[in-house]
Amino acid sequence: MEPEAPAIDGIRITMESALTARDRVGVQDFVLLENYTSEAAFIENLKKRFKENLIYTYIGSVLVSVNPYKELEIYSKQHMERYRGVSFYEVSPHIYAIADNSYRSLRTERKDQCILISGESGAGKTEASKKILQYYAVTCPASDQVETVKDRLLQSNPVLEAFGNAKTLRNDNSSRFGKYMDVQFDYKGAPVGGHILNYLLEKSRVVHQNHGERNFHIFYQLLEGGEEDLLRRMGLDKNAQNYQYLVKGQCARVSSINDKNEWKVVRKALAVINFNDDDVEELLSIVASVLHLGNVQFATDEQGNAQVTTENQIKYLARLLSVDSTVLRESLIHKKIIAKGEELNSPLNLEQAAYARDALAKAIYGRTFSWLVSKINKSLTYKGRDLLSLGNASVIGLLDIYGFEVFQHNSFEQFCINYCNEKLQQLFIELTLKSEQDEYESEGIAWEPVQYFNNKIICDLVEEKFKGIISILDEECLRPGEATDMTFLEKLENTVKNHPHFVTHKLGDQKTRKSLGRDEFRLLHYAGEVNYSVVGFLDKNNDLLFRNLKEVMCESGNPIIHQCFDRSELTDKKRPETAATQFKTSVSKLMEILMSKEPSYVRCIKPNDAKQPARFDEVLIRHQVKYLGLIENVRVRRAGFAYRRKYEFFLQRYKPLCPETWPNWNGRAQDGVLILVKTLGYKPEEYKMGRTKIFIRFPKTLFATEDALEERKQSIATFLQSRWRGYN
Ligand code: AOV
Ligand code: MG
Repeated sequence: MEPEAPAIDGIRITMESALTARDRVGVQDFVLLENYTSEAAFIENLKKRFKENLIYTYIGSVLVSVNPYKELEIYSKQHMERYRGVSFYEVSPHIYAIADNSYRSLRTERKDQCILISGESGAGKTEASKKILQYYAVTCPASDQVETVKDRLLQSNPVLEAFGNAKTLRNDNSSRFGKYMDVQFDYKGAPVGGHILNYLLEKSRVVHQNHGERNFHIFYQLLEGGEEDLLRRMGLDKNAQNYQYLVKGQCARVSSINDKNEWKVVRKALAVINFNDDDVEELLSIVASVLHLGNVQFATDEQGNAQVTTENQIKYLARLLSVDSTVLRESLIHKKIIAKGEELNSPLNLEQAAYARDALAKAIYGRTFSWLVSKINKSLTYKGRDLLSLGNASVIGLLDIYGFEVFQHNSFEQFCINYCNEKLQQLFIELTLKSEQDEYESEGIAWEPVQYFNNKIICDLVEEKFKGIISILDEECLRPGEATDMTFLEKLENTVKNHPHFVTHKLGDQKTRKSLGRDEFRLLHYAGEVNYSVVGFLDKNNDLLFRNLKEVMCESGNPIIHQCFDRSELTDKKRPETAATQFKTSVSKLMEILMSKEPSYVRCIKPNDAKQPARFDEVLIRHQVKYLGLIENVRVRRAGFAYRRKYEFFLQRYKPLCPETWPNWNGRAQDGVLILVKTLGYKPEEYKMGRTKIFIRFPKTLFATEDALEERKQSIATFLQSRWRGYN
């Protein structure tokens, strides 16, 4: 923890201002780096701080955070108190400072806020978002009703993580869905409600996991932690190895995860978010039914048609989902076709039956997850007066999505996840550049533009109408029977072949061809190259469930399933939107929501691929610093001036350095600052006076002022001590 001096006369001074400490722990804001355009200096500063467990550093108001991969003693209640109501620069960088700053802006400027947390998989986004929520729960004003809401806001996390997170090769607790959460505050600043938007759950994981990965946590939690009679009722046994859907990744147990304990946490959390015993039973029945579905097996009869061979599973499924067992069995091995107004039940072969079974498992789980989010939202709904009638801005949004990820094998899911990250990066670029530019303009300070890599070109490649990858994919999905994953790839090759961020085996040079399969296309993302295999793209984008399986689910006596499958789906003639298009639309809506709020940024960095503490992998970190555009961020921030501060803050901090402003200045803050800097001997080229802020050109000017303040503080302390001795 950063050494911090006691407050004198209400001014808190971090010891970092002393030169010796600066050498050891680096600067707490990258804009203060002498050599601010140098990547090496940036990395060096990050490394110095990481070694000292100082995982947080600013770039102006952006927080850079490096995942420590170990518990640090910096999240206690006392730490929270230290950041409460205190201006950014008075204390060492912290996620709490970002949380507090947004909260104060909400209260004073009356503008809705959002905190955007980005970084690749395993960089610490989800942990950061939880810390922010905890900060509000502890530091914001409370009342009885608010306590319940705070609890619910916090307890929604373990439940959503149980159902929506899983171990991947990148992260043992990887978010497999995107999450945007609004925390709503009343006019007193107390959190009174919340609302969650969820984005595309990676439901293919329900039926398949890559080697070294797991299914969603809840399955293992139920088996490990579930009480004996509960498991008996659901026809389950404790051994995860007995379930086909849990053995694909061959790693049911993970040392960093305690499923039994988590089970207890989740059960308690469910109670807090308003689940009664029946709700819990119904929900867990669905989890169990997915496991049973995975164990449904087929064999072929003489005609080559699939027959169910696992009657026991059907029995449990019928019970858990509260459906008719005969109808369910027949629906798993037939496909209902309506031709010329007549219904035909055509038998499925082995492969088709397995496909139908998996599609059902994915549909059940995916829809239940969405249902869960809406149930949580109900429990978070503000029950008091209508928020809108308060007439004030009242929301802080927290965005925690799945991070950019690259695996050996990447499919439709990675394509969507990485596209979402492109969009977020795009937003960051537009907003940081724009707001900086606005600030210089509004303060009347000359502005030097900085060149950025603008990733809009990649966003367009994915989402553009008619010629974007999603459009082409949708087009192929409209040609059932004719189109295949490979015709999709060919069409891509014909349409986007000259795009600088798109390569395929056919289009590449010899070297590229070696590293790219014939069924793959490569996107050159802002964060690196990813090869996507097209196998399964059409299927996942169509996301179809055979009609007769839908019909069975509509008849389900399990109230959750019943709500998840609506009969109107059966009669609706309109073709449902494809998965990619739905995702594109929801991401674009999300961008609008974020744009309408005042953003704060947390940029998370992953220090190594081994998930280990104290390992600073420079190559990996340099890559992230590069693609996150952090150096450019510093340059934009600096664009001439290293430091800027509102006159009031500047005066408050440095007033002990001038006899005319100490202990109090009664005039305009700007005039006080002018006298102060004259006393300090600032040369005209060293600073500029804006409309509301002072802009300081060189870090050394500020350091000299900080050092002078440190000296002054010492002499005041000595003086006070001698006076104190005098009294004794
Ligand atoms: P992510 O959200 O960015 O990845 P997480 O927030 O899940 O990453 O962090 C991954 C793991 O790193 C956590 O489970 C912790 O073990 C550790 N960790 C992260 N931040 C901290 C911290 N501040 N202090 C201690 N440990 C931490 V992904 O959801 O995969 O994109 O999709
Ligand atoms: Mg996460």
